[in-house]
Amino acid sequence: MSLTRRGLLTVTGATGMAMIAGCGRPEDGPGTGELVTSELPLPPRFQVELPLPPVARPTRVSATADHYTVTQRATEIEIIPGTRTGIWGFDGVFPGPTFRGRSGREMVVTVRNELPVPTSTHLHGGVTPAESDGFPTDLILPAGYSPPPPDHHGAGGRHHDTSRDYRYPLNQPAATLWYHDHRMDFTGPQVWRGLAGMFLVTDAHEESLPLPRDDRDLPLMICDRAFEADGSFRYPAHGGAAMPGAFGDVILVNGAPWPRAEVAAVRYRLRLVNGSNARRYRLRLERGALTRIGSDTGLLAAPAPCEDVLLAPGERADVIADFTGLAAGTEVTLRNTIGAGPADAVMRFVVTGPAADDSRIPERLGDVEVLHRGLAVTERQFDFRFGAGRWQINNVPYDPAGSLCAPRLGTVELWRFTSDFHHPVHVHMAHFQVLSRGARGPEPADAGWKDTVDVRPYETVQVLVRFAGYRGRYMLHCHNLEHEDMAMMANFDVL
Ligand SMILES: [Cu+2]
Repeated sequence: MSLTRRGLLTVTGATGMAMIAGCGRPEDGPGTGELVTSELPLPPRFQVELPLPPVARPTRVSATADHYTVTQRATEIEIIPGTRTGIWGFDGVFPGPTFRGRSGREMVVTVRNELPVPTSTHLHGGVTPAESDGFPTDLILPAGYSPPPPDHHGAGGRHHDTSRDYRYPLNQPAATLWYHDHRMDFTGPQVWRGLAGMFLVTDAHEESLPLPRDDRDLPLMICDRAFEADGSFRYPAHGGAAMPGAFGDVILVNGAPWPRAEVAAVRYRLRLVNGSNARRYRLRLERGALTRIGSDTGLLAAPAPCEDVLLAPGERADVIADFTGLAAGTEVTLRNTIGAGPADAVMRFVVTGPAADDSRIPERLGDVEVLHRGLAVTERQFDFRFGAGRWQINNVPYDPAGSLCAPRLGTVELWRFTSDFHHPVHVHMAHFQVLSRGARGPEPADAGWKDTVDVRPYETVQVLVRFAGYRGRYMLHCHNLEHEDMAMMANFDVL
């Protein structure tokens, strides 16, 4: 099945990709993908109230770890007002429950699979032991499935069961992470159906900062979807229009279409997560100031005021939105300046009026070590390119049993990413800093420690990767989920 899908890109598909990826400046545009158009009339924008996902509660707290259980279930929810949408959700909600972890405190999450398909859960941005990293073939089988006899479980230690304990040591600083399905060949459709949620890590240093908190600290997972006439999700058939990437024509925030949120005329912290399969966003507030305070995997050294925030699939941005001084009733739309038609906006804030605000943005947010090129013990190139009828890395399709390189634990390497189209490149476990983008230095969106970088058509991005954490088999891949599902992934072994 997967081989058939991987061989199917047509000339028409390639032309469509080129049209989307090739106009204007290379960083412009929503990325590599084709629009999936909804069959139902699009709902009016800015009507639905912004929902906040439930916060996961531990089922058991031991001396050494907090234990959680979450069940992947099929259910029906209302996304487009007046219709029902069948989803696959962690605990039957979309996005899934928000996990709140603490740096240095182990979290054990038992994931039970009551869906009709196998799953694998990846904590994106997590510094996680390999056996808990959500390797695409480390499957959790559907609960109705009868496993083969024990000697069929394989000698490789990749055991299959209907539930799995993921162990997250969280030996990493405060950051906005997220989790999502990572099943081999089916990540795109399974995330589209709802298997994703947010995962916030905090630490004592972050808590000591006077940043906005509690109901002024908003996790916002942004993604796009399309809908059938009956309200169900519309996703392209395998081998069809999804090949360059699937764009929806409805923008969801926390699962609601173009929602609105009432805010006081004060500062808010927005945890922006691009959970889309393929769509990039350039986010801009119509009024009020935006200040970037955090990257994918932690706080920046210092706050950086910004006009807008570019987010490729998988990337996060931690920003402060300042509505101070805006009159009651002011509407502030969060625009997407590279989105066409209904995708040109994401959500709307409506100012209720003044309120007390004891938050501020400190001049220093933390100590962030800056990696230098001289630290790199070796250089490697990873070429993200379409060839032989599929998306692949270094001209080879993904092989779960293979490995492209073997960096040593504790070292830093220079990795050079090159590309033909838009490819958001994600490295598991090992975090990195962007050294250069083409002939230029890093851009604002490249600042700080990262796990995902937006690589644009015919661009070379150099990053310094530090292999801190654990030995074992990990992967890097394109986070355009349709590219990922077609073989644009590779393993590396940390020795
Ligand atoms: Cu890609």
